[in-house]
Amino acid sequence: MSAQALDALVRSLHDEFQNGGRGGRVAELLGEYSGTGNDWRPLAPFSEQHYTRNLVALEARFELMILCWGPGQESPIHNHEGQDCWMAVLEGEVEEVRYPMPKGNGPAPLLAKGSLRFAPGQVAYIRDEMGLHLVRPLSTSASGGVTLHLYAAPYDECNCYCPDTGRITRKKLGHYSVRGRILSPSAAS
Ligand code: CSS
Ligand code: FE2
Repeated sequence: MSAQALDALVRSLHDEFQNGGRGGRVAELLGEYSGTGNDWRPLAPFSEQHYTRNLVALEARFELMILCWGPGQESPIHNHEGQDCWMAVLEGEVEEVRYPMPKGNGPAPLLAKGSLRFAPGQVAYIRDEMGLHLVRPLSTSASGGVTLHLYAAPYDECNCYCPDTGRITRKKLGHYSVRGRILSPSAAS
């Protein structure tokens, strides 16, 4: 599906990560697009069952995705596999709840250390050294939320943490759609 402004963003991101670039301009680029771009809509299908991960572009150095969060849907508490994660809000208001990385001294509940709110055009950033998080639309956001995620480098599995014990399970991260085309249910997540 064509999406001119979104594809221009992908080209700028490609240039940004060329020649060993570490993504110094990513927050600015995502912020610019998320404040003005509208051509993401056909690439952003929701599911009633779970939040959806919708692929826009996958390159060796980065993955760009649109995540759609229905009301009441949320991610597990998770890590980012040692990679950089930027998240810009496209629609709705989104909450990021932060947790410290568990120390591994046996089972213990994870206690949130704070929560941040992001509106359309705002950009969040996390990497493992900053801790864990979960993401969800604000409960007052009646139609949920849509976010634009840039992972550098891409990863297809992550740790999820039980809030009561800190126990880790590995989760495969799939795509619900690719460029607006919904994949078969077995491949989707
Ligand atoms: N990391 C989660 C979304 S919150 S950054 C995911 O990729 O599904
Ligand atoms: Fe995340």
